[in-house]
Amino acid sequence: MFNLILFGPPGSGKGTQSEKLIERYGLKHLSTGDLLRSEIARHTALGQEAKNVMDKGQLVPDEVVIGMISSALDQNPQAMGFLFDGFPRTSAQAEALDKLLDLKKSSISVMLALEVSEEELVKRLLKRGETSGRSDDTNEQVIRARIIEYHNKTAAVADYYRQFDKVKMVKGEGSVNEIFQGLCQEIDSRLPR
Ligand code: B4P
Repeated sequence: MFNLILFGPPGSGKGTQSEKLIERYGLKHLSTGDLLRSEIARHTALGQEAKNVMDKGQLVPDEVVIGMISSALDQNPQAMGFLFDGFPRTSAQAEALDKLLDLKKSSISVMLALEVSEEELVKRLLKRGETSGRSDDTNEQVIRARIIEYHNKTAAVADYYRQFDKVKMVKGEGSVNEIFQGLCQEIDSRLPR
């Protein structure tokens, strides 16, 4: 199994690149952001709780997202590998993911971390907010809160994987295709032959 974490701050292009990567490599895409937005759209109790947190630019509680990922892993026993997008976002989530994969006799192959400047992140998210209908993209204060949350809680996740030598930084600015080529190069050099 080839399990990839696509990592980076909000708006770094994780969702954009994931769509292209799953098509090329046949991995199962697991985006906690998408799973949460689907709960919100279905007006579930979990969705309501998540919306309150997401609208403030904060992270949803670990137990909620870990539970979602655990069921998604169980629901896809035939997957050739997983692309984790937007997860793990805290060290507790990273440790939980390692345990869940260990139970399946698997592990993370690599974390590819997209590097994008803060001003570019804000610009992209405000632009998406004009059309996406996402309430967390329309307000600059909320976007900046998400970036602060990233520095406070999420950036350390890369250090967690660094101790196992599993992190590779990838340039996240430029055209979508240029960035995609950079990611593919890293994946191709690590795929089992
Ligand atoms: P997510 O849904 O994960 O999304 P994101 O961080 O906003 O953005 P992403 O990096 O995927 O950006 P995208 O490709 O779309 O998180 C949303 C919220 O959910 C979080 O704030 C949190 O509250 C909650 N949540 C999710 N997972 C969680 C977890 N594990 N634990 C706790 N809470 C969690 O790109 C953004 C924009 O940039 C797009 O408009 C795109 O078109 C544009 N773009 C992309 N690449 C570009 C390029 N090369 N040049 C120009 N524009 C580009």
